Amino acid sequence: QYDPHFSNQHNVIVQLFEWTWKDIAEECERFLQHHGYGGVQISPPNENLILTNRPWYERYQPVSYALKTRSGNEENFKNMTRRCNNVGVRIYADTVINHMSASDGVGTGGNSANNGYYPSVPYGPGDFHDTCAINNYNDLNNVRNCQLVGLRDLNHQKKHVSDKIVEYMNHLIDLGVAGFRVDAAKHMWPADLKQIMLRIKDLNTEFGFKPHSRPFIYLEVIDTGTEPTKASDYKHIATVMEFKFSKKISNMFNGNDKLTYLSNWGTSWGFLDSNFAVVFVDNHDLQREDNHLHYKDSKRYKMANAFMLAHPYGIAKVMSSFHFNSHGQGPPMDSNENLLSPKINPDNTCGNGYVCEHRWRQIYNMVKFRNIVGDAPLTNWWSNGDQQISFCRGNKGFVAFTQWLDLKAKLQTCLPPGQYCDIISGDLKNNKCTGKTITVKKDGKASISILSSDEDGVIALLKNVKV
Ligand code: ARE
Ligand code: CA
Repeated sequence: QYDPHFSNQHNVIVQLFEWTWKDIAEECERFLQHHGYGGVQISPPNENLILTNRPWYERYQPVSYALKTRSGNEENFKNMTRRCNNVGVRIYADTVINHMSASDGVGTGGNSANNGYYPSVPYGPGDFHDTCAINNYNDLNNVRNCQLVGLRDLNHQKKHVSDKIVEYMNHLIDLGVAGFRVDAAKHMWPADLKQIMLRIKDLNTEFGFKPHSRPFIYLEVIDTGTEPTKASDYKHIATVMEFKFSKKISNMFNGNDKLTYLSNWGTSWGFLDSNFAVVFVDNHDLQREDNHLHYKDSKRYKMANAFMLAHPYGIAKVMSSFHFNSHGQGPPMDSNENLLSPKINPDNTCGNGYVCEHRWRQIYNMVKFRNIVGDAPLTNWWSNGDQQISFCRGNKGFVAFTQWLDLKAKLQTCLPPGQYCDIISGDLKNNKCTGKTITVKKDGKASISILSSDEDGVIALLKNVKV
């Protein structure tokens, strides 16, 4: 449950938030495979309650485990897993198994939720906990046995409930997923969760997975260090999403902390061991929180992502959003409430309301960086004691960052001598660099200049990206 099953020279998960299965299949083929992305986190694939104005969060209100949503049906789903796996890109499904919908109504597959009855699963009132509300995060019983924002809370002690969840997850494995994000795992008892995860079957070898491969699982357990819920209480079950990482990196690149402190980034900051942690700058919840770094503050956001991707810590995940102005605003849709496809512009960016951060050069080139440096150690840490840092990844890659002020310094790059093309400000096209060209001297040193007026506050060099 700890191996993401990335294919060779692929790495990093991209969350394609509210995309259709058909668009994801196309994105795997036309973009993700070529830019080294290892996998896609998809929106919950099971039937959800239809809410007025179709906010994005209706997808976190299950009505059944039928694969019928605005993203597509089972046929579309299978087509996506086949096409993505064929080009070496994995699919991880967001699974909502802590609860069902909050209220009654009709789902995206035409099934109903009525008074605690979900006939198409089937679940009945006896399959749920009491109707108490989660209102005290200092009380684990309240957090795990009561309702999160009114959502009917499943009782995983009931064999019928865990049977249905295992059946649902096994169905997704049959259809070719490589693993799961487990939503609201913090609100489930570790022992219950462990039982369910142990019962899930191995990955389907028809999709190219080796025999006896366990699904990759990452649990959404929000532990920022202030509550009795501990991420470490879940790491014996599977990988955990490290929210301390997101909180600290956002704070750092928002300018509230000094880059020099990043010298011991990792477990010294209270994070889980690197191989137990899925890390990200933001996700669909965090980007809607006040003061959390996200695409709208693009220069800082790109720096935070570049640091995450350049640094060896964790299994990295990149967010890919749609534009929003208010918390609940739904994804791009037409007048019949069908999801729109992203429009792909000639410069690789997206239109039709999609932000596609994963298609920003500064981000996809750092995914490439992460693939090329592999497990090379972080070496030659340098800082000016304040807001400027640089480091090497073995002799394969080099990065430098500055926040607030110009950086002009002769720095050790650890790369062989030559003329390098900065992959942040440009690309190599026909042997010409469209961005900054940087000369590495015989001693491995280079004059690095990043001005505060530059588009980006970072420079990245890779051993094989030479003019
Ligand atoms: C919506 C409405 C509610 C309404 C409810 C029922 O917004 O007002 O009561 O429907 O009608 C998402 C949205 C919710 C939405 C829900 C269902 O974010 O707004 O409710 O879908 O449609 C906690 C949990 C964590 C959870 C976050 C959001 O611990 O698991 O809250 N994150 C996941 C998903 C969400 C999703 C759900 C869970 C539910 O990523 O997108 O909700 O499936 C501290 C605590 C955290 C706490 C956090 C926020 O940091 O430590 O534990 O996270 O505050 O409260
Ligand atoms: Ca619960």
